[in-house]
Amino acid sequence: MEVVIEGTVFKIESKDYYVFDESGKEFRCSLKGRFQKEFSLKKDKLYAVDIACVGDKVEFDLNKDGSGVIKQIKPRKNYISRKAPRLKGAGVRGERLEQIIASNLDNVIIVSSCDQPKFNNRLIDRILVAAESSHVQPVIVINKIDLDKKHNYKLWVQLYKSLGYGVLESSVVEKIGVINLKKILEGKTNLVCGQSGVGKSSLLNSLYPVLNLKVGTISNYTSKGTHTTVTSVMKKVDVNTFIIDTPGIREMDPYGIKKEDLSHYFRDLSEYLNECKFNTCTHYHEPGCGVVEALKQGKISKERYQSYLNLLETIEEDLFFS
Ligand SMILES: Nc1nc2c(ncn2[C@@H]2O[C@H](COP(=O)(O)OP(=O)(O)OP(=O)(O)O)[C@@H](O)[C@H]2O)c(=O)[nH]1
Ligand SMILES: [Mg+2]
Ligand SMILES: [Zn+2]
Repeated sequence: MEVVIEGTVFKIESKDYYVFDESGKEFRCSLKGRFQKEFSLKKDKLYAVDIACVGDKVEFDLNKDGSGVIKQIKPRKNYISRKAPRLKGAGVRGERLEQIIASNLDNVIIVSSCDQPKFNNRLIDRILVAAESSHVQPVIVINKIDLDKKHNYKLWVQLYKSLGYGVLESSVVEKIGVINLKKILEGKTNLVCGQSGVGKSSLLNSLYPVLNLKVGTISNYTSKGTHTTVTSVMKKVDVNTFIIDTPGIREMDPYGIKKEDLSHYFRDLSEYLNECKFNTCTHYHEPGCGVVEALKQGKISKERYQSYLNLLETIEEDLFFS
């Protein structure tokens, strides 16, 4: 007789899906063919994407050898995704696939650094859009404050706090702010993401030494393409606390957002939408735009508006598979 077990996918390595059950016991599983989605790119080329991801709740059959076969993926509460990197052989207009980073989340912890690498508010805004559109609570961590003796980062803290986001300032080196992060993570399933080298793994190690994550050196993230963390892995650190450490993100193009909807995911812009003359307004070149007016009056930050424009531009060149 088949034994059916319920569990959560915590790691994916090529075709192997690692799942833990309620008691924490780990199983190596395979995925049935029907969970693969195929996309045709060119006449003769097929690209298949597995549709299970880290965080998925699954049911699997147990084989005699102790491995499993996933037979059901339960509906996701939510998930964070982005456009998969461009594929070789894809057309100029860039057919882009969806890459799901993780599912069933309570928090997206967006880690950035004051310096090394340079503070990157564009990336923060992009991840915020992904979080907002997926209905996952974002929290911003500004790490390496020890490297900003003039406290320039305070302006960013102010900006994001004024938008209603939780913002933490931290330094792993000087042990500042790290405990506050722990309070946010506790009892939740947390996706920790951000650029390579900002200190995601360092922060997590300092809170939960048991994680023993690999920490990079400066050269790791300045030399292109080298990442310390290879794939996303979810780990249980406490009774109900789960952490997903992800490798550094260089590109974050939120997937499947229409240009007329983009402004809904910018809290500061969305306030002014009903003041636009046209309801199809993209808040760029249209006359009678409430957002542009608010910008002129200094009610919207120029930086945030610039992030909006940058995203708008990426969306326009898209072609989606569904
Ligand atoms: N000065 C300073 N350095 C830090 C701080 N936190 C981490 N670092 C250093 O930054 C470098 C990168 O840290 P990691 O924790 O590997 O960064 P990461 O975000 O996990 O990077 P990826 O795994 O590549 O995405 C290491 O050399 C850390 O020692 C901090 O608060 N201040
Ligand atoms: Mg790391
Ligand atoms: Zn407008």
